[in-house]
Amino acid sequence: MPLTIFSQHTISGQVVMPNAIAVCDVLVELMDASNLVLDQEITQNDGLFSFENQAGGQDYRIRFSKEGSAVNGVSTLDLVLVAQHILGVRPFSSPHQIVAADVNNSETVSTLDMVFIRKLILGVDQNFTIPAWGVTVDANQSLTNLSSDVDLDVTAIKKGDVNGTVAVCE
Ligand SMILES: [Ca+2]
Ligand SMILES: [Ca+2]
Repeated sequence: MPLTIFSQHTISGQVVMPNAIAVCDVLVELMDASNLVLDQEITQNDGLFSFENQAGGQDYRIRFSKEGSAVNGVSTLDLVLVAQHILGVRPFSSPHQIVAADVNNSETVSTLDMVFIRKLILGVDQNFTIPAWGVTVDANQSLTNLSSDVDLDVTAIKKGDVNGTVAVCE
């Protein structure tokens, strides 16, 4: 009988900002293929998480969420940079900036995003209509038919903060 049937593996990784700063207070949930939560961790200042002894041959999913003040890191300078991007005066150099600027998850950066950001800065709104943080795993990394240890690359982006001034672990 092949021992691989009983193989167990570790699913781990680190949540970092695009500038490589580790992100704390991220809820990391490990789920099976039917989205039943199997285990969960909250990252500390090193951004690390690890789920050990997971059965091989199974499919897993992983979900990240981070709560926090929506206005953290968002200032009028961000608004100016978004405007310059939209006008084509100074387009964003990084795809992460586009994700940060798209504060309604419409997959485009438009004047509507500027409206939301301005309302937040002015205190008219306390939150965006979407979570303040977007956390994603590299799309090329699969947890299907787990057959070895997996070390995930995870990027956290603070919505509205296009120039990376957010206080990550406030
Ligand atoms: Ca948008
Ligand atoms: Ca900023």
